[in-house]
Amino acid sequence: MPKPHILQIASYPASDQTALDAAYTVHHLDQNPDFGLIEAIATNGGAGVASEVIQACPNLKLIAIYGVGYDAIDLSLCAERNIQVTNTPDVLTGDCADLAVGMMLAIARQIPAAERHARSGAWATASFPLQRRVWGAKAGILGMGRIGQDVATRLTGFGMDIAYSARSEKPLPYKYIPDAKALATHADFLIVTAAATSETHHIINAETLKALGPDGFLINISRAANIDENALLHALETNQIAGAALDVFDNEPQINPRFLPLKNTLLQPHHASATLQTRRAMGQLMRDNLEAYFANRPLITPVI
Ligand code: 8YV
Repeated sequence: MPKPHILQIASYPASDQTALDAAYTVHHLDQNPDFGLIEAIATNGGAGVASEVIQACPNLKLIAIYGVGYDAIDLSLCAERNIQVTNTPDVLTGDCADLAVGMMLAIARQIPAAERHARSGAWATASFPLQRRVWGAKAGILGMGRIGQDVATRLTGFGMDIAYSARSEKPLPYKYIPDAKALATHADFLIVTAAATSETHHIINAETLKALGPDGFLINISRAANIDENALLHALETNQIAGAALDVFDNEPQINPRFLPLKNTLLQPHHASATLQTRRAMGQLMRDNLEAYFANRPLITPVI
């Protein structure tokens, strides 16, 4: 039986690539593909699919994302064209929550700088400066979906006073503060986990950062678009907030060089879901969705 034709946009770990190549004739954008052959696209959360590519594929029926976020795909165009979209929710929730908590601890206790202090020998002549306590502090979680809830569960173990913003109140034992600025006022640690939508675009801006204040930390494991990066850089450069721990950036992987000299900033390479176990599960789920489509079975994790 001839293998179905798919277009691959992202790159995957070797074992996922081998599995895709075994099941499909895999085309790549830089190899001048025959777009008429393409029935499905495999991509990831960051790369998504450019609308011109969707338009160029007349027989496209499925976009399978290796990632939970679908903000890099025009869903209304897909709906119009009757193209289904799948993502990989649930399997990455715990890892994203783990990294958010790790980043919060790392920025508050300055773990990377403390490590350099110990490793460089500086410890022999000076003790490391005192840092900020995390346990018992006030956390504000912006976006209370699966990942936000998993972060909250972890933070209860730190005895934190937890509040959250979301589109609507949820039956959860945490304080609901719908307004982002009010949440920032509450929070010592403002943790952004919200999916990027037109409603959340730059929801963290100069005003929210002012509300977070000079003792407040910002942690972002969602999407850069949720934050006005220029306003954030200005707030960090002028110590209007205590610090920021960021896994996502405008124009990533090219990070704005203004971040580089900032000591009140922890920079991470968009790797919240990047453990061996989770990436394996994400690859499997993406392929299971592709397989379901080509076998005419219901999709496992459809977005639309
Ligand atoms: C991945 C992500 O980094 O799930 C998402 O939306 O951004 C991440 O899990 C990405 O999709 C894989 O490259």
